[in-house]
Amino acid sequence: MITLYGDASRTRANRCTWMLNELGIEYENKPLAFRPGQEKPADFLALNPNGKCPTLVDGDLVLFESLAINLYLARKYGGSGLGPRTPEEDALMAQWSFWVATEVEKPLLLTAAVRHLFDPRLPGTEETDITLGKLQRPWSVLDAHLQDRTFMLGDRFTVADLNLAAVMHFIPIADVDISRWPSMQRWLEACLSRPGAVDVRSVAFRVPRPQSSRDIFAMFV
Ligand SMILES: N[C@@H](CCC(=O)N[C@@H](CS)C(=O)NCC(=O)O)C(=O)O
Repeated sequence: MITLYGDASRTRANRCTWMLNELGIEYENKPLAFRPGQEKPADFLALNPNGKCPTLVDGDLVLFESLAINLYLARKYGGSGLGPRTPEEDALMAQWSFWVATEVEKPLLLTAAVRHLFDPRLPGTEETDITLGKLQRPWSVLDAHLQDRTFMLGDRFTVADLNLAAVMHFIPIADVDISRWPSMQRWLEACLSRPGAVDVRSVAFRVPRPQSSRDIFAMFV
């Protein structure tokens, strides 16, 4: 039996519950979420010394990193639908997963924090001028890639789409206008409207707005 640690309403475990929903396999969820500075249970730290969610246990295998967990689940349980059919597809799934984690995740998360998660919300700030500026290039790359494809690898929805869209789900939540990138917009709407994506369609918590840009910066590095 697979066990997934992480509360899907508050943590990146939502990326993995989406994958598990798509696969339709049974699993146990331990809905952990930690407040800053909170001590973590020793038995959880023994599994994942980073002390972060999600963490997945499947038999003797313990895995951290949400996107790596999804790549594993797709390879092992995804058959030729969600998972790779060839080593080349496998490589492209890894490429796009690393790409979204390194080129998109931080600036988008900071944008979403400023525009949605922080209480009080501020409509436009110096921080979002910078973060939205950083997102122009990767989003133009993604939009161009999707101009002649329904999904990242062609006609079928795979873990590459799931990993990208599971990071980019903050776009509608933060009300970011992406109409400049119509192919990316069409693709993101198609991914996020899948029934399995239920946990990434909303964010049910807010955090107090940090006092200064310096404090915001400290949260994200
Ligand atoms: N890159 C990791 C990030 C994991 C992560 O930062 N998880 C947060 C919840 S979304 C966490 O558990 N934070 C607790 C902490 O930082 O102490 C992944 O994608 O799995």
